Amino acid sequence: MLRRAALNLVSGLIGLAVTAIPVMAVTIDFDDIVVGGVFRTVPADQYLSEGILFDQPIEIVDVEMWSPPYVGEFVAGGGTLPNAWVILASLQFEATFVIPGTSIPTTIDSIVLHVFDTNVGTTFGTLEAFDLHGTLLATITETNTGGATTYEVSESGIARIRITDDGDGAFWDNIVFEPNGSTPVESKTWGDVKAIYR
Ligand SMILES: [Ca+2]
Ligand SMILES: [Ca+2]
Repeated sequence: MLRRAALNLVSGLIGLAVTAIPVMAVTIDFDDIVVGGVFRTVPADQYLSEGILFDQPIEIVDVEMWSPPYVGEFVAGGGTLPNAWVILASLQFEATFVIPGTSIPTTIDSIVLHVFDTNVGTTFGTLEAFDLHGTLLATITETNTGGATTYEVSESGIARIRITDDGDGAFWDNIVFEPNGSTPVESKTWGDVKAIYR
């Protein structure tokens, strides 16, 4: 009886521990990079400590160096200076969400990305979101009518995103995502806990 009570207590404490983890939104603004010119390539794991791992190195652009006339429009569209992530024509990138500083997969429950594209009348590119099993959760392809937009997906269990450029390149900036506060791959199940106390 006491053992059962102890197990129930442990169970309760674990539930408390999971819900007590603060969920903090993460913002990747690319402005921490010293570009030192127009472009600079940074490694795929540049933002691993923030919980995002790209599938290949990414290109960071100094927006003002690239084209001063577009700076005002870029900022008005939600971009921040000096930098953005540039996806050049027709390229495709993926990013997975991980426990910060590790390669352990985790999921997020929402993501927002600002996109800037000077080619009005084309699309901003396509954003797809997948769960841990590779199931497609959402697809966004928006036509560019004003030079900038916000792509937003709110779905429980986003493990990976894919961005595909439409053929003329675009700037992506201020990626904001919210970790779900637990680690579905690593978290202990009730069975694990019983095994520990058996
Ligand atoms: Ca920025
Ligand atoms: Ca475009």
